[in-house]
Amino acid sequence: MPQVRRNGNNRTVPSGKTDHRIVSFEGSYPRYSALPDGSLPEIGLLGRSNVGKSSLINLLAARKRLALTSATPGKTKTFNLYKVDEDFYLVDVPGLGYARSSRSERNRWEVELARYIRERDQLKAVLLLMDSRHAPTSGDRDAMQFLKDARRPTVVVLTKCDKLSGNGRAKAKRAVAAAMEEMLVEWPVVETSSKTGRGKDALLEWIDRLAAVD
Ligand SMILES: Nc1nc2c(ncn2[C@@H]2O[C@H](COP(=O)(O)OP(=O)(O)O)[C@@H](O)[C@H]2O)c(=O)[nH]1
Ligand SMILES: [Mg+2]
Repeated sequence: MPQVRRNGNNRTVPSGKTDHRIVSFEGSYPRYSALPDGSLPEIGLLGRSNVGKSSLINLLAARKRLALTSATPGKTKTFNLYKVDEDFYLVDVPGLGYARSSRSERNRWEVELARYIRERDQLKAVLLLMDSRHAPTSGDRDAMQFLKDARRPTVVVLTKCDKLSGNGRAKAKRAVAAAMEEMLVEWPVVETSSKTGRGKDALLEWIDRLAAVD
C-alpha cells in the first residue's frame, strides 16, 4: 500500500505523490499475447476515439504532449503502455466503433480488447472515459456491461468538463448515475478537463488506491 496522509480537508491523499509524475512511453502492442510479462500493476483507459484518452495521459504526466493527441485515429489498434514512475502502467486501450477501421480490423481488435479486460492479471482497474457533453452512448453502455461482467473495478471519467457550465456538469453526472443505476453498478465518477486540470488530483488518488490492491 502507498503511504497516505490526511490533508487539510481531511481527505486521504497519497503521500507526496500527487504531482510531478514521471510518465514514459513503454511501447505499443497490437496483440494481447505480445504484452510484456512484467509484474507492475496496470490501469486501463477505455473509451472511444476522440473522447480524450491521450489528453488525459498528458494531464496526469508532469511532461506535456507525451501521448500524441490526434483527431485522426490510426487504422491499427494497439495497447499503448505508459509507465508512471516505477509504480504502474497506464494502458491506453482504444475503443470500438471507429468509422475508419475496416470490419476485419474491428473484429480483430474486439477479440484482443475483450481478452485484455477479461484475462489480464496485472489489470487492477479501468478508467472508463465518457464525453461529459453527451449522455452515455450505446457504446458506453456496452463497455459498462462488459466491465461489470468482467468484475473489473471501474472509475467513470467524464472528459471535457471545461466545455460545460455547472448546470451542464450536474446534468452529465445525473445521466451517468441513471445509467449506473440501471446496470446495478456503483462506480466513482470523476469530472475532468485536460484543459484546466480539473479532476487531476482526484483521479490520481483513485489510481494510486486501485493500483495498490492485490
Ligand atoms: N476542451 C477540451 N478538449 C479536449 C479535452 N480532452 C481532449 N480534448 C480534445 O479532444 C480531441 C481528442 O482528444 P484525444 O486525447 O486525442 O482523444 P483520444 O482519441 O481518446 O486519445 C483533441 O482535439 C483534444 O484536444 C478536454 O478536457 N477539454
Ligand atoms: Mg489517443
